[in-house]
Amino acid sequence: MATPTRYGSDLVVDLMRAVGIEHVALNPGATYRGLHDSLVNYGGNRDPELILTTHEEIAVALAHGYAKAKGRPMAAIVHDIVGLQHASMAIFNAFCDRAPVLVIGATGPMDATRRRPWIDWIHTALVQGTQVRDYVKLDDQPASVASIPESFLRAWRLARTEPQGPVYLCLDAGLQEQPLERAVPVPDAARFQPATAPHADPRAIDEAARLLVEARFPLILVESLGRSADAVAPLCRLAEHLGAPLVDLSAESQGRPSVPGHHPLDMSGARHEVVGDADVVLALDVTSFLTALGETDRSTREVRLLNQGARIIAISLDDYALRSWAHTFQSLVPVDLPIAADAALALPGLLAAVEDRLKRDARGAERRARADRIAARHKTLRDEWRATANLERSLRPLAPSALAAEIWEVIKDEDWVLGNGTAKGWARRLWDWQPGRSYGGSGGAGLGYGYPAALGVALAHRGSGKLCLNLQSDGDMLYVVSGLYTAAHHRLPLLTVMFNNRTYGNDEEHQDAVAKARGRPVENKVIGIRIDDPAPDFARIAQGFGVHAEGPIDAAEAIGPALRRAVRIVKEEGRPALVDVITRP
Ligand SMILES: Cc1ncc(C[n+]2csc(CCOP(=O)(O)OP(=O)(O)O)c2C)c(N)n1
Repeated sequence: MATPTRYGSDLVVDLMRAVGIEHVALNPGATYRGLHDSLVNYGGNRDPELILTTHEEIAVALAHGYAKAKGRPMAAIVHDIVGLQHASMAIFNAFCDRAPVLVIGATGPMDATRRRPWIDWIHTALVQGTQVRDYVKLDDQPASVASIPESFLRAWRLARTEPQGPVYLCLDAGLQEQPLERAVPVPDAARFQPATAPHADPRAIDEAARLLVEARFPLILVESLGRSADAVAPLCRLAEHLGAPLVDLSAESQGRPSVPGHHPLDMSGARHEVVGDADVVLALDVTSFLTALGETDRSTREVRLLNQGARIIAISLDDYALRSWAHTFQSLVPVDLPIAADAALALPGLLAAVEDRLKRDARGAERRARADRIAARHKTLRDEWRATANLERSLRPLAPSALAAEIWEVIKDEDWVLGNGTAKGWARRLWDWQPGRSYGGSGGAGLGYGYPAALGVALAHRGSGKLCLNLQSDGDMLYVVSGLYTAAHHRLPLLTVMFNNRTYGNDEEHQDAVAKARGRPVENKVIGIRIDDPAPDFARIAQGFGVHAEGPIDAAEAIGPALRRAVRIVKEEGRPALVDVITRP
């Protein structure tokens, strides 16, 4: 029997299998019809399995959330110029968040003699990757089938090399559809693993330990250290040895959480109280120093520094992640001991060096007294937060604090993970906040991230028994509301709780500040901002997509029962659910 003909795009499926890609999120398009056929009819829609999305932004954001939860990338396939333009916002978020996503696109055919009139011409670019080049680690467009493995493996490898990030691989439509005269060998993927991450210079680590041990008041700042789950334990031990407060900026800057909320040295909720006292600051995976060291006036944009004299030790890979286009590198601050290294990898060595020096140090009592003072303040903060949530329970519409408290009552005995959202910071304040259970924000502050990213997290954890949650604001949801179709169609077990304040709340605050500063009517702050006339009915919208949904709910007493019904749907039926709760603007 004759061997069936193989095509260029079949090779791409072989490569995806070779590196272990389990899922591919896509929105269809004729420039990759060859690859689409290969995934379905050559690959059998298994390893990778297709995840249908209704917008390219959803496909990439879903892959972004998945990569963070799974610790390895999936792929997102987007149609040529137009699909890539829709995807670009989500690619930017993944870039800022240093999340590895393999974005596969298509173009052409580059051979003009093979193009269909009109459509193939308007959807072909020279070079298509330039659309996103400033915020991917690599873009490439192989010019022959034989060169596809090299392009693919380089992209795959680079996406996962620290500092990680999205890559874009553009596959010429003509190459995808080219019948192969002979088989193209698939290299051994095990030999194209990412390089190990950079370790810190031992002399610099020793100097850091000296500065920290000799400090009068050391402070530990973290922003995205939670990229590595292994960092949490040594981080806490280091703070305990030094009697140093821990400040996690992730909630403010959308980094990756790494400080447990119940840790007695956690002062993330009262940063301004400890930052000013510090004489030595250890910054681990921190980019936005001024978020920590300054206070910004919303109306004037002025930044007032809380501390100008502290010596700063910074351990991060930021210098390797630098790009010129968007100023994601943040304000240039003076750093006394900059260490280019993976902060999580550097921590055990730093901890050992500090432990060693502390053996010869006589200021243990001073450190313990400081730790006791911080722990006492930490406890009063937590008591105050609980009291606030109790007090606000009677408000109508509901306060985010009260809604976060209601959700906690329902999930506290579950093995939960948080795919998106912070409940305006209240989840961290009121829940038993374990950094490993949450994956941070979009990184790039581009809206349209939350729902699809949480779907990616739910996909990554599907079948694990974990309850995946999404604390979803309404404005962000409306960019990608058709993600509900993907949730229902693929039965992604995600429980979404809408924090529906029927407004673009952040902007309302800005218009409020501007009006006040200019002496103009503050009541006009809602114009062009409120989403309440008519108010979208998210439960009906979700039901229309086939998702179990309840709401709108505006009474605290009704939340618990609705959430319990939703949890049952998610856990027992493995289907998505949404509970729409009206919250205060
Ligand atoms: C793509 C995109 N468009 C616009 C903005 C500007 N923006 C920042 S926050 C915000 C409001 C978000 O509203 P919502 O998601 O409902 O959250 P809320 O502030 O009400 O809690 C807007 C419009 C943005 N960050 N990204």
